[in-house]
Amino acid sequence: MLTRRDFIKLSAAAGAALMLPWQEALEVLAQMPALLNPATQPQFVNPMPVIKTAGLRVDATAGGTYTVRMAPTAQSLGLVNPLNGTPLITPVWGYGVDGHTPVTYPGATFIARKDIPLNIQWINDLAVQHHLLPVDSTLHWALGHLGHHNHGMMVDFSMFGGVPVVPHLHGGHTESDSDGLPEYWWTPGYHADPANHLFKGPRFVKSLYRYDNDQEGGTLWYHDHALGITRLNVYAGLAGFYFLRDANELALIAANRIPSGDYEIEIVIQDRMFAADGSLFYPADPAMAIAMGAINPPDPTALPEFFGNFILVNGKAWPVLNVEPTKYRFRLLNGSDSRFYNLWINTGATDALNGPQFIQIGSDDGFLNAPAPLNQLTLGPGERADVVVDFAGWQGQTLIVRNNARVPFPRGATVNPRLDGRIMAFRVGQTTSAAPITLPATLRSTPYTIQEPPIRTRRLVLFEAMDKFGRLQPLLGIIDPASPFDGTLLWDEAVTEVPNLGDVEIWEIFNATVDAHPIHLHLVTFEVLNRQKYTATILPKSNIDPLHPNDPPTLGGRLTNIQLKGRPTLAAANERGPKDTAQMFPGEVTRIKVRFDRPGRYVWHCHILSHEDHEMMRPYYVGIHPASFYPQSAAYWAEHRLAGVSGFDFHWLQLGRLGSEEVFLHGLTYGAIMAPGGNEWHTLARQVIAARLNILAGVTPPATIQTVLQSATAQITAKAPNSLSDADKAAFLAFASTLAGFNGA
Ligand SMILES: [Cu+2]
Repeated sequence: MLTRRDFIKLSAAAGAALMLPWQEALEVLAQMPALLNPATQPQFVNPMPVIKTAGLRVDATAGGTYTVRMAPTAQSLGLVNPLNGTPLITPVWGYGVDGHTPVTYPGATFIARKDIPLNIQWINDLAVQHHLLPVDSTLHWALGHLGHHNHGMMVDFSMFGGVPVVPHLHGGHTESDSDGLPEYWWTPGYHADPANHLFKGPRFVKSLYRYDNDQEGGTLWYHDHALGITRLNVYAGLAGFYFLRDANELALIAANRIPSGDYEIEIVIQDRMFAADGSLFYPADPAMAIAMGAINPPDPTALPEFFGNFILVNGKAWPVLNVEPTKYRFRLLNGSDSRFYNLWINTGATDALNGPQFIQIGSDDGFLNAPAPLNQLTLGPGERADVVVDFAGWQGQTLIVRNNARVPFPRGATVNPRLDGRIMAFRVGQTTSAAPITLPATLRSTPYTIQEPPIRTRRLVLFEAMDKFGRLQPLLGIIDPASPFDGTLLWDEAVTEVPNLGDVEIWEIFNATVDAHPIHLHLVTFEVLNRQKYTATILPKSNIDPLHPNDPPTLGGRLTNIQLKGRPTLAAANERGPKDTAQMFPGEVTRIKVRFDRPGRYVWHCHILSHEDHEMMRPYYVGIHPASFYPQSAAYWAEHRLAGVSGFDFHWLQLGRLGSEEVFLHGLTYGAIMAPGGNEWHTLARQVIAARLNILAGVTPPATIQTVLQSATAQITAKAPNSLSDADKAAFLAFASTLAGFNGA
């Protein structure tokens, strides 16, 4: 398949080989001011924080409303000053549940019950002037919507009241308005004065979120998802678990068939870097981007990936957990930016696979059909594994959780077996009071599978493009030669995945990059069907950001001449449960089967946070979006009418199902893009849309819309037969009359 080197040749840009870009960047980093050296830090000394023991579980099984605050705090992450051994304290951001838990990183674990809804009033208390980490304001990011692109400067958040955030419940079958989508963020001050609060995302609806919990039990988690700064907000500490329990799980617990109580422990693994004083460090120096092939990167700059040289477990560096010689259930989460983990347990002296196995019992969002014994367990960012480990027979021993996943995975640099090759330790005691447990042979009454035949199969692509600064820009896209959108697509380009409510689809996702990507769909769980090798020809494509049409394009691509190779490999045993995030390997197509069973706007994206922040993320819609066409106030559009036109929401391009205003406007724009000589159409579409927005804002002189509509009608009549169906054309013309009537002309 395509390598980064091939891509550079293809796009005719000059540049060095980029096979191990992170290593090259690290050489630059080594020249920079001293960071905390992980080799000076204690390992397996700090006790692993146990969230239940620490009183940080919130029993929300009765439902109700909780208030969760996002705020700064400071904690010991287990770091010490290497000169004198005194503890270092790290400023972090965390979640706290009013009346239940303080603000902590990681946040409290919610325990919820299937079919008992939960409301959370989220409060943004991050009223700080500066982020804990350098913000690249040239990305498509939250405050960029407000025109805030202060290239080369430290972002001053005080002028916005603080940092934009929006919490997402990962794995939740959640209504769109409560899903915590990237453009639904808000800054501090909203709660005190919602009527006058200006600084909220263009799609913000509310901050009191409802979680229906109408799905089977699973290992959900919540984390920040604000547009273009998700990686930084999560890195600062905004993540926590959300266990949803159902009758099947409670019955297994009651019958003592799976470990529970103090023998069920949540574990989140994250990598970090630190400055010498113990504060969080996140590399963003343009020299690093240049080492990785960028030409004129901003300062600070986003980088293609992040790999930290410290491993934190539940917010503590290389901790140790005392366990009894019995079975434990660990709810594992990879909460890292870019790092995959390939985990095994051993006695530490060698790399041998000589420790207890992982017996995986659950995937992201529910139980597997049957326990899957694994010598090694690979977890991509965002993935969870519900595993049982049996420490019987290991009395008195210290066992190490090891990792050898390359960075980037799976073809990058090897890890250091003494540093990022180690995660944590288990110190096994001599006795246990736990009753013995025999795991059941089957964990579910029926295997997890989606029975219905698919309505359609989509072909999608993961691609390494190059942005206007010459930086690697991973993108999603479609493979559909009949579509004008074929190939890579930026976040704000036309929405191309619009299943009807209830549709079952197969998504064939072709990875045309050199790295594995953990691809996540909001709202749904899916069945991983299989993976297959393929080859293809890559053609160049220019992607223009509709919000910044005059900027240099992103150099993307299109896949053609796809040849499948060999036989498909079925999903692994430990993927045969409900998944919401799946590993997709280079040179392979990964097939998933999904039922879209809730209407509204959602997203799908790579869960490498550095990728999703750089637009490896796309909106999708189920059915007709239930919100009104213009969810904003007239005052908003009056203020943003020009930006509103160029930033027009292209999901309405999906040609119509109803003879409505939406169909007219998106159909017109669709025509603008379809038609030869599209610029003329595009201009026309923008004029019509601008006129409509201005009517809503109460600012348009009647003559303007009338003139535009007469022109539109004439041109549609002249050109539509070449690009549009008769029905679409009729819908346009019918609506043109309506719109003219609306104007009273
Ligand atoms: Cu990715």
